[in-house]
Amino acid sequence: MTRLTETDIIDVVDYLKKLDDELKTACNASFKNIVMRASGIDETSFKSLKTSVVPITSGLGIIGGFSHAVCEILKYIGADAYVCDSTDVDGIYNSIKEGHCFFSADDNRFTAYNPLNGRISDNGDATGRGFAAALELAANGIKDKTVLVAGAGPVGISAAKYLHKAGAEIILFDIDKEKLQNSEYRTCTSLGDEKYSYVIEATTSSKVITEKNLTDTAVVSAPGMPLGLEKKLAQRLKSEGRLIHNPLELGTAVMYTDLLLKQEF
Ligand code: PYL
Repeated sequence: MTRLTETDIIDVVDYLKKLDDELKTACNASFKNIVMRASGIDETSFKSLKTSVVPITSGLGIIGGFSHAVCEILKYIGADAYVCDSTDVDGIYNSIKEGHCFFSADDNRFTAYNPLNGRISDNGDATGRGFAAALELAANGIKDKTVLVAGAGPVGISAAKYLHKAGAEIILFDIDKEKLQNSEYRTCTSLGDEKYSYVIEATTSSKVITEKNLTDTAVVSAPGMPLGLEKKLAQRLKSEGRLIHNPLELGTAVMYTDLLLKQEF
């Protein structure tokens, strides 16, 4: 998992408004509708819950602006969110004592928990579903369509699972063949000459997808950090409303709607 930097998450409120407009163009759906679709809920089950974001100081420590950015993303979709004024286990303890949901991230795991129903959500899994739902909407339905999923890590696998369930044919690509072992999908360790119209780019490399991998109408939904497309290609796709990419927003918001799902216990 790539560790975000402060520049990835500055001016998050302005960024969210721009992102919402981009998603309405690319997916014909708002940010919040994509998020709810990824969790499988609708407006009738949406609730504004008290939600704390707990800064975690372990390992490489606090990322400046990270807790604030998570809080603003949650408020943007309607959660009653705040940054906890205590950190680490003390912050988690105070959140649970108040009966509040809480979000916390160390160097290896970003998770959300709802003490009212026991629901838990992991950022990698939620991010994969968020970008998959966006691609499904951008494609006007993904049934019987072929999707290249680049990156067989937690995000790519989660996206592949969502899209396969929605009827897509998955081609799972990773340079590490160990990650492809026992996969239920068609797999490859190199991209070859095939051109794809639908792509999930979920790698940590910066140049995975090039022009030669894409058809003229291709849509790329890219949770990967850094973005795995050549700069010029990314700029062209974005200007034509065929690139979905954001460093933290979609995955964090899906983590929240995951917490609203029915009783876990
Ligand atoms: C959750 C993000 C998405 C991509 N990479 C992940 C990352 O940067 N993880 C590290 C998060 C550290 C947060 C720090 C804090 O400010 O609470 N412990």
